[in-house]
Amino acid sequence: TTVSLIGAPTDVGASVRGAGMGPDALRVAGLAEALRAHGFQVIDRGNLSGPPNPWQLPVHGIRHLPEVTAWNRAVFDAVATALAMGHVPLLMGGDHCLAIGSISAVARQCRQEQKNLRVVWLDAHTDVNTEAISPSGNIHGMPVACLLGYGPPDLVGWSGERAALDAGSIDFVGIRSVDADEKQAIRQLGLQVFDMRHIDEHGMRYTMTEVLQDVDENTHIHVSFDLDCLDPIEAPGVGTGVRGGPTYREMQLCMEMIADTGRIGSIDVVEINPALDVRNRTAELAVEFIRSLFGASTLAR
Ligand code: DIR
Ligand code: MN
Ligand code: MN
Ligand code: MN
Repeated sequence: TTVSLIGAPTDVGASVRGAGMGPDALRVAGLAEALRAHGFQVIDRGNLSGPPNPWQLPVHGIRHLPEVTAWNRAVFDAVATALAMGHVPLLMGGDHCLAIGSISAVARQCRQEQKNLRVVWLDAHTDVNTEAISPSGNIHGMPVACLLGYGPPDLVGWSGERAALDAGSIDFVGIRSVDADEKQAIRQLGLQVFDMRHIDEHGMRYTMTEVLQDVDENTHIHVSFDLDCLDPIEAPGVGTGVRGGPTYREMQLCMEMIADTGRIGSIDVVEINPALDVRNRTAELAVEFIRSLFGASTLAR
């Protein structure tokens, strides 16, 4: 397997500045070396380019739509290119708005190859706001809605279908912050949300058996990993941390269980904010989890 690292150094979709430094934080934390040590070929494609963050107020409920669109176009093309070469694209964000381009490209490729796409959304938030209901206007709170076909026309339909995903093909893990109208959207869409209470009551092991239950040999798993999924005690370098997240051990088990399927096909690693971090701890943590996602374990290899 060859892993293509794609850097997208921007925070245009976020309300807190700094996530644009995420790609270099991951490089400094040794992401490429860790994957190589585990036997993978790794190609670092460097960083994509795009417009600077104009730092403006929302327009019709949404902030920085042209800039978010431009960055996502670049991400879409880079991820599509990596997939066409048979590589596993690993998008180094950047904020979570970039999942629109990334997952749209993955969905298009999966349709071409007639693969069954499953998205695992690891996050404190469900990111299913639209410009009509978002309290912030920040597009990093909207990528799931866009991928399901709801959002500004500029950000919808990139996969070739109106919806890149249907509600049944995405599962959320670690959720503990959902905006008022977002709750209604989740119910209406019938999204499967494994919130922190579910994990508290049933454990990460049982939760992940539920998430992964219909994975088969024809499945492509995409993991969209927002580092604010973790408890901020573990991962302080994020812009919108929420206490009460999964512990280090719980997240390791989550990654190991995904790895055990052997079906990981693409990854987003987003929302690392080095400006708020403590000695690059959050990027280093991300590297540890990505190693596990690729099959590193205590007793194997
Ligand atoms: C909030 C925050 N729900 C919003 N979302 C974040 O602005 O829509 N997602 N931080 O990761
Ligand atoms: Mn997110
Ligand atoms: Mn989040
Ligand atoms: Mn499910």
